[in-house]
Amino acid sequence: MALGAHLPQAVGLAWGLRLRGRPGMVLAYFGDGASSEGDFHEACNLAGVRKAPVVFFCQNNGWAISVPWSLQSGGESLAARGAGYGMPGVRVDGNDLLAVYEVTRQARARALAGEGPTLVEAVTTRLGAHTTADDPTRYTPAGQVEAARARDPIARLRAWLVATRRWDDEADALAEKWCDAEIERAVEEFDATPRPDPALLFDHVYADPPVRLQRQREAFLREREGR
Ligand SMILES: Cc1ncc(C[n+]2csc(CCOP(=O)(O)OP(=O)(O)O)c2C)c(N)n1
Ligand SMILES: [Mg+2]
Repeated sequence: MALGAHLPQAVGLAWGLRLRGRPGMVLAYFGDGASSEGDFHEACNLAGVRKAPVVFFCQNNGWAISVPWSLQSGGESLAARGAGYGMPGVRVDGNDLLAVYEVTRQARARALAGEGPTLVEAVTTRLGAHTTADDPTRYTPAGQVEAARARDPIARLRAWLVATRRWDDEADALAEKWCDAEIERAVEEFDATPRPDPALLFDHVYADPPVRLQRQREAFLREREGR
């Protein structure tokens, strides 16, 4: 998937809503890695100029795979870039669910009121690998993940819910049972869904496929026959 490619499209959709006089706004989520792409800049710039009803929500977890934030940006924060695009830039503790909810609610209200876009930077730490092919122990400073675990947003919210008597062990057990059943149901549904023919991968991209692609398609079909 092309990082950040959805951001100009989010602005197009939001601006389109305005032009048609339709209610609604667009909320686009992305990682700090996407914020280092040209698409992010173009999207923010156009949204600021056109006052498109869009919220750019960046989960800044400090890493784009193995590239730290300090090598992605010479600026102080992502939120600080908002001023350059003519929109508020809001930095929020990404590990505080209630704060994130409130910031998102306000940004959405701004968009719906015709006041234009907002850039939200939710600061957090990546507790795991980027993908199964990634080994963060090769580049993450020792102790960083352990320290971040102490601020695990799920544990933090649970502690607050328990302290305010909104949650207890019984609710935990019920939620776990519900989640297990939901996952089981989703897996069964997936298993029962017919798979599309992988050869479709080569169709509907070019009216006249280039020779290179035709060769790849033929090689794929030959290999499949061989199996
Ligand atoms: C346009 C584009 N350039 C490069 C890549 C390769 N790429 C895949 S993920 C990634 C970094 C993503 O960073 P982030 O969203 O912060 O993910 P995290 O490491 O936090 O999981 C890069 C550079 C890509 N997919 N698309
Ligand atoms: Mg990241």
